[in-house]
Formats: sequence, C-alpha cells, structure tokens
Amino acid sequence: MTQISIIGTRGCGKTTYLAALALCPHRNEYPGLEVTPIGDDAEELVGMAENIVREGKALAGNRKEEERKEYEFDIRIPKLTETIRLSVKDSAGELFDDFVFDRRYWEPEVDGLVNELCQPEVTGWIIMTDWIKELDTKIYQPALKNLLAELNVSENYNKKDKDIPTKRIAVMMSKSERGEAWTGRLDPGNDLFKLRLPETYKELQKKIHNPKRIDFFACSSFGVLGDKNPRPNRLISSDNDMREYAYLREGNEWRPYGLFSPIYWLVKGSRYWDESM
Ligand SMILES: Nc1nc2c(ncn2[C@@H]2O[C@H](COP(=O)(O)OP(=O)(O)OP(=O)(O)O)[C@@H](O)[C@H]2O)c(=O)[nH]1
Ligand SMILES: [Mg+2]
Repeated sequence: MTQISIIGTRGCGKTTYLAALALCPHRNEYPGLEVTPIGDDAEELVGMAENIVREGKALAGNRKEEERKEYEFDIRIPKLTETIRLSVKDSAGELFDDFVFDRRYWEPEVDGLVNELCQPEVTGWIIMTDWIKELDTKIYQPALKNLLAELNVSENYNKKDKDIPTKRIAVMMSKSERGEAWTGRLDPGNDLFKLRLPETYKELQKKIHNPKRIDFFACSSFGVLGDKNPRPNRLISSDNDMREYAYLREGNEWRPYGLFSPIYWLVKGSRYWDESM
C-alpha cells in the first residue's frame, strides 16, 4: 500500500481532484485504466463526484476541526502490471493557510497535520496550488517555507520520522484547463510554476536539492472539451457570498486531465509516459 497526503490552500481543488479520481469518468478513453474505491469513505467520494460535481453543484470546503478523511483505492494503470493500492488523506486548506503564520499562532490541528506528513508509512505528498499569482507571495511561498522548516527542525525530525528526506513531493497546479495554463501543462515546472509562482518555485528548489524528490505537475479535474477543442469544460459563477466557484458544463463528456501522473510518480519515482491520464 502507498500512503500519500494532499495539502494546499483553501479552495485549490483537493477534494474535487479526489472525487474525479474516485469516479474516473474518463476511464473508457484509457483501456486498462481502472479505479476501485475501497470502503465507505471512498464510495462516498464517488457519490460526491456523481451527485455534486457532475450535477454542477459546489462541494463543501473541509474544515480544520473535522477529522481528516482517508480514502483508499485500487488503481490499475495501463501498461503497469501491478495494481496500486493507494490511500490518500485529504486535508482542509484552512490548515495549510495557517502555515503562513508563525508557529505560535498555529491551531493544534496544524501540529496534527505536520505529524501526519512525517509518518514513516507516508511515501509522499501532493502539494496542490491554484494558478492565482497573488497567492505566490501571500500564501504558498511563506507557508511552504514554514512547513519545510518545521519538518526539518532537528528535534521534530528525530522525533517524528527519519525518512523525511526520502519522501517525494509532487507539486501540482490545479485548474489548468484555463487558457493561460493549458499550454503550460506540457512543461509545468518551467511554464507554470517558474512563470506564475516564481517565489514558491524558488523556495522549493532552495529547500529540496535532490531532483528525484520533487517534480511539478499540471492537472484539471474538469478538463477541456476535446483533443481539438481546448475550451474549458467548466463554467464559473458566484455563490450567495459572491465567492467564485467552477462547475462542469452540462452535457459534455467529463474528461479530467493529469490525475494519475503525479500518483504514478509518487509510487514509482519516474514519470508516466502519458501525462494526460
Ligand atoms: N476551474 C476549475 N475549478 C476547479 C477545479 N477543481 C476544483 N475546482 C473548483 O474549486 C473550488 C474548490 O474546490 P474544492 O475541491 O472544494 O477545494 P479544496 O481544496 O478541497 O478546498 P478546502 O476543502 O477548503 O481545502 C470549487 O468551486 C471547484 O469547483 C478545476 O480543475 N478547475
Ligand atoms: Mg476540500
């Protein structure tokens, strides 16, 4: 079994990503691709994909005081002989956003998340970012600076896990169906992160020297309309509090982009040949 954790700011798309992964609505396009949810929580995620995301409704945000959900799947990827048994822990973006502050101001739940990331059985993490440029210096860079410092503090390091330097980090930009990001998906490190989130990119490069431990990915839980039609397969509107939310366009095939590539890399340490899956 491979255990991973997914972290990232509020509303960056973590739960939507997991719901799309659980349902795997594009499986027919990739013969041999199969996701089998295991247990009630993973089944619930499939229900969220079918009844909330596919219906064009907004998922509820995760709250920091809630227990973090752990989802288990068996994943079969074309051309890979073994089945990947994956367990993913979702987390509230509220917790990630607390890393921006000095640790004196962290809620106790933040320590819980740090502990979880350190567990020896955790192979790696997905750090999900949005594409919003202002968040580069407002949230991602300072939060990751503090988080990585925390994980390397010698006392914690010894106490929690000697394996931290072996854990892989898949840094993933969500919502990349949007026009400015869509072409950048082909070289996400250079054309998305270095360009749109330069301070975050620098921070990560400064702290993690081993290129085998970190890599950059692009994904979109909604995707675009077709191979020859790069229009986003989503619409954007505001909820009652005037917060923007995106939802699937009705009546189109749901073809998320790039869901499996970071998982393959976290498990195998090399990139999958077809990044679109
Ligand atoms: N355009 C676009 N919007 C997305 C995508 N994935 C998620 N969203 C939208 O982003 C918003 C937040 O999605 P969530 O999955 O709830 O975000 P989260 O990271 O789980 O948020 P927290 O639980 O608060 O940490 C929703 O309006 C989604 O529709 C995507 O691939 N593209
Ligand atoms: Mg969520």
